[in-house]
Amino acid sequence: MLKDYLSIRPEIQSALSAGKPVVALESTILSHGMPYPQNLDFGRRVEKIIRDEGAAPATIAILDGKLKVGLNDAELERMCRAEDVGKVSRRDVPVYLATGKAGATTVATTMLISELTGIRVFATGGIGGVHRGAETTMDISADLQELAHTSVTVVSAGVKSILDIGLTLEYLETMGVPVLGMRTKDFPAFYCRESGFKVDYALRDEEEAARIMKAKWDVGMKGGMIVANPIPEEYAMDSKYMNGIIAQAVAEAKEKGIRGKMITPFLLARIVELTGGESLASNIQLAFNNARCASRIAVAYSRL
Ligand code: PSU
Ligand code: MN
Repeated sequence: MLKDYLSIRPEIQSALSAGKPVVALESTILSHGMPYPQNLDFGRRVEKIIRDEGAAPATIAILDGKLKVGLNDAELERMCRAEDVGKVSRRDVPVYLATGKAGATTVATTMLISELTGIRVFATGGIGGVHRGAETTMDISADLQELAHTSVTVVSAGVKSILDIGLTLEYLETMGVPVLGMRTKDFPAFYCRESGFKVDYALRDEEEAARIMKAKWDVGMKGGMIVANPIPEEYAMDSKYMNGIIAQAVAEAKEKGIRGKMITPFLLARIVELTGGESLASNIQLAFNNARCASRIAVAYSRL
């Protein structure tokens, strides 16, 4: 039974029961997306941002055979130290539950667990997508399938150009996933406010995002939505410079034969090194910005 596997923190359970806003956060961004101890400081501060906006933060992970919704400080620290913490996408969930291994949840699994719990809004940095060269590797993140089927709104700063952004957007169109720009028509490229691609619709504000979610789910359409929220101007990086760095990191990954689930963590770590840490500061700020946006959407949705 589901309840044998689900462990929800009391603070979050009572918010959900009362129809109050809750925002989910993933743990792969902590365990495999940022170095220690910056990830721990980030993990604590992002929760505070959500609380300050009037929502309850629920960082999600798989620990001790349970789907954990909301972590205490010791659990957060464990995820950030990331010793013996795997990266858990949809296919890995049953293995981690049955064996008790510690797992950091990706966008796909965080959505899955959010839906099981009743959480409708989730803030992250960037989602996975169609990798460059996917026409031969078939490397397409399970995040995209999850967005097609699981009814959770994901606030992200677009996708990194470690992916093929054009193909990622085509795939999302095929899967029927709305891609909405927060106050912009430009689909953002994570560190940069523009990718050269456009979104389907520009949202006027967070309240409009909430009304679109309600309309979609009211008529019985399953599946998620992407709110693409560009990095704040003051933290955005030069796109020529970043594209050069990313091209170098992608070439190194290819040379080293890195494939499958370790490719994204490898590229993220390399990009931080190659930019001398500058990309990490931007990554942290864009994720804070997404948490703020997601909280406002969750608050608006709870009032509808
Ligand atoms: N992109 C980022 N930072 C991340 C990830 C992606 O800029 O931390 C993580 C997310 O957890 C995402 C996952 O769900 O990588 C995608 O991995 P894969 O491509 O193996 O599905
Ligand atoms: Mn992959």
